[in-house]
Amino acid sequence: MIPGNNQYSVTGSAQKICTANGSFVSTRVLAPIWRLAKNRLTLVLIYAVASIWETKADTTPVQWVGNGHWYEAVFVGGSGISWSEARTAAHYSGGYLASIASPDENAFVYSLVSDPKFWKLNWNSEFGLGPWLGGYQSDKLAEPDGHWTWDSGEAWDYTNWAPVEPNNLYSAEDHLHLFGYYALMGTQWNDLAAVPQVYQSEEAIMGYVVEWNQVPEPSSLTFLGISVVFLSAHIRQRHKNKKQKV
Ligand SMILES: [Ca+2]
Ligand SMILES: [Ca+2]
Repeated sequence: MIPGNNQYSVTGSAQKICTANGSFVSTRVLAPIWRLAKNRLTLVLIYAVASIWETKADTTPVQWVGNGHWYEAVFVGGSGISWSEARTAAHYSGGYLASIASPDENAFVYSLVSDPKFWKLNWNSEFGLGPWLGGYQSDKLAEPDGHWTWDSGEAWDYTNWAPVEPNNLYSAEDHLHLFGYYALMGTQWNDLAAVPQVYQSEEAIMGYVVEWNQVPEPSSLTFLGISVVFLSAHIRQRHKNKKQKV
């Protein structure tokens, strides 16, 4: 063992840690910490703190000169996030899921998420599933392209649907996201189920775009980070429970 690398060593039945000065610390000292860490809530909190820092490092709202509003692309990763969970997080931060009113605004929003980490191929690897936007259908009385509205309440004047979209596939697609048409990434739109895994278990949305009318308060961004972390933990637990039931 090389002292200073805090490596684990097993001597007989006792596990010890080699410290920077070459001495050994008995795991007896660490036992209470380990018992504490075994508590599930503690683990979630440790994960939350670590992830908040990671999220905050990624948290840089950008102003678009076209309307003076502020935007941020939020990456969730893992097994993804539902549209409703994304909207809840956006509202907690004082904003809303992004509304797009022009080709220029669409191009700007796409520029925030033109990174493969925000995208995931669909079940047969033909199309790219990008982040959630604020569009949704208020009811199912005018499928597939009627009664769409924005989370912000703005008028639904501009659209940028991909070919043959919206198609209301499985009669379940009422929520908007960026879409790669025969590509991983793209600037066009698709309608999708709020929880994509409901009909295609391989599919997931990796993030979303938040919009604020004014520059967001730093506390809002922290809260956004916390919301994302706990929503992610909730989603992971939900998937874990689902697997256990199968
Ligand atoms: Ca629909
Ligand atoms: Ca669709």
